[in-house]
Amino acid sequence: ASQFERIHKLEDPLKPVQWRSCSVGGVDFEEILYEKSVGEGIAKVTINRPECRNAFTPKTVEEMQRAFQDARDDSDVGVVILTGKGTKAFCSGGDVAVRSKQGYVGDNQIPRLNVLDLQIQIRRLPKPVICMVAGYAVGGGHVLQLVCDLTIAADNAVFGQTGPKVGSFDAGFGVSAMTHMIGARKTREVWFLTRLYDAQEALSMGLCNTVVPLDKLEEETVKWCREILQNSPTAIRVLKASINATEANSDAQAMAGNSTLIFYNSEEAEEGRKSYLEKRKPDFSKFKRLP
Ligand code: S0N
Repeated sequence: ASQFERIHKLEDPLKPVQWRSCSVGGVDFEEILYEKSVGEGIAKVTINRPECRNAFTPKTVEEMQRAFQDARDDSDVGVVILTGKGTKAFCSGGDVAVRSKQGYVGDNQIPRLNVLDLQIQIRRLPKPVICMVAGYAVGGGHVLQLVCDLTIAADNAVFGQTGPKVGSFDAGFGVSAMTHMIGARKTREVWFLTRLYDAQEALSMGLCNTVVPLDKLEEETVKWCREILQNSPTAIRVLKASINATEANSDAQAMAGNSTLIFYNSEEAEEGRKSYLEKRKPDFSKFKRLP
C-alpha cells in the first residue's frame, strides 16, 4: 500500500456499530425507526411497515421528512442510511390501499403525494444518503433508492418499477435520475416492460454500487459510511450538489407529479390500482392509444 493509502486506512472498519433510538421534538415515530450511531456520525432511517413490504403512507413519508430534517440539523451527523425493516423489502412504494383519486390519503383524510417532497429533501440534504437494500426496492421504493446518493444491495435484492401495471408512474426523478444513472435505453426497458432485476443485474446496469451477502449488508454499509466520514464534509457537500446539478431539476419533477395526480383520477389508473388490490391481472384493453 502507498503511504497515502496507509494514512487514510480505517483502523477498524468492521467494528460493531451501536445504535441509539431517537425521537424528534419529543414525538415518537410510528411508521419508521430513527437511530443514530453512538460516537460516530451515522443516522439511520428505517421504514417500519414490514407487513406490507414497507409500503409508505403519507404518515411514513411525513415521519421520514422529520427524521431527515433532524439529520440535516445535527452537525454531528455526516451520513444517513435509508433502509427498510426486515429482509423481504426495502420498500414497495406507495401503499396502494390508501391511494385515492387525488393521491395517498393519510389519517387526516388529506390526499397527498408528499413522497415527491421527500425525494427533493434527500437530494438537497448536504450529506450523503446511502440506501441499504435487502429484498424488494420497487415502485416508489425504487425511486427512493434512485434519489439516494449510493446504494448497497444485499444479494437477495430485487429492483424495478411497477407503475404501468398498477396505474401509476413517476416521470420526475423516477425517470431523470434513472436515465442519468443507467442511460435512456435501459430506462425505457425498466419502465416500459416493468420487469424486476436481481441484485447482480442491477449492479451491472449501474442501479447499485455493490452487492454483498445479506448477513453482511449493514456491516458493509457502515464501512462505506465510515470511509465517507473521514473526508472533508464541505468537499462532500459541494460534490453532492454538483453531481445532482447535472440532472433534470425539481420543476420537471413538479410537472411530472402533477401529471400523476391527474392520471389518478382516470378510469385507467383506477383499473391498475383495483387490479392490484383484487390480486388479478389488470385489463387495460379498453383504453385507446390516441394518435
Ligand atoms: C413488493 C412485492 C413484489 C412483494 O411481493 P411478495 O413478496 O410476493 O409479497 P406480497 O404477498 O405481494 O405482499 C405482502 C403483503 O404486502 C402488501 N403490499 C405489498 N406492496 C404493497 C403496496 N405497495 N401497497 C400496499 N400493500 C402492499 C400485499 O398486498 C400483501 O398484503 P396481504 O398479505 O394482506 O395480502 C409485491 O407486493 C408488489 O409488487 N407490490 C406492489 C408494488 C407496487 O406496485 N407499488 C406501488 C407502485 N407505485 C408507487 O410506488 C408509486 C409511488 C410514488 O412514489 C409516486 C411518485 C411520484 C409520482 C407518483 C407516484 C405514485 O404514487 O404513483
